Amino acid sequence: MNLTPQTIAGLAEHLESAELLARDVTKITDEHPGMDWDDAYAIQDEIRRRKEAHGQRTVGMKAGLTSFAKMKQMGVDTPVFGFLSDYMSRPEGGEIRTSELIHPKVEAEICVVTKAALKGPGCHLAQVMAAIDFVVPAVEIIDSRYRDFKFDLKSVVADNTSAARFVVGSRMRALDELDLRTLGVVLEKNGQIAAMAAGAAVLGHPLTAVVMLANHLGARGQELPAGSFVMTGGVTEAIAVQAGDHVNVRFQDLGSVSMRFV
Ligand code: 0L1
Ligand code: MG
Repeated sequence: MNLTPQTIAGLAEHLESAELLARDVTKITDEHPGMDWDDAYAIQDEIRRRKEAHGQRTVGMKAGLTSFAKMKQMGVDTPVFGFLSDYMSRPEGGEIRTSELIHPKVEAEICVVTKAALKGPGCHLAQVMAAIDFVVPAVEIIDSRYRDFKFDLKSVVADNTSAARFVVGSRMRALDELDLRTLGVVLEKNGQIAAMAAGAAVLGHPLTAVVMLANHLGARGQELPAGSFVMTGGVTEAIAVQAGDHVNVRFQDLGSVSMRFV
């Protein structure tokens, strides 16, 4: 690590304020070019610690930049991981206030809830399959706190991978009732198809994102506990939204997830 605990605490406060006030900031590596991956995740951990100290519960984990379309859109080749807080959740069919966000984008995501703990390193797909309780569809609303999306990957990690809001669908299915690789997803904005893909777009199989998350946590001495909700990452590129937009995502065999931006 290259940053001091004081700098990490200061950057966490800076990025959390940007989120809560919906004010954009310049990427933090401009001021701290030596920031490494451990520093970036330490800043994210400090944001999580601050939220939990304020009574906000951590209710899930997310993998980001896991689809080939998203990696191409961002010009990167490494997934990243973040956390979800209770206040980020919005009901299916509900409203998302854009005044609370900077420049939101939506992503259609295949999600899982686990029934057994997963611990890396060495965690593999079969262990993850055995640990899945059920699969649910969701839409993530990401909102980078960085001005004009000018960021690098470490700055994104520190900014909790742009986590802002998420909407979980109401239809759950057992893993053995689905083929997550061929599961089709159609994202509609204002009644027009904006993007479509199949589950295999996420790292060849969406559960690979859970494998990588378990191994990422394991490398840091942590585990993914039983009962974890995990978003495996957008299957398509992210689609920009604004007030007045209606988004509906159709997931094959998993129903639809919709929301309105106000
Ligand atoms: O959920 C994600 O794919 C993370 C996205 C981070 C970068 C962005 O804001 O687009
Ligand atoms: Mg996402």
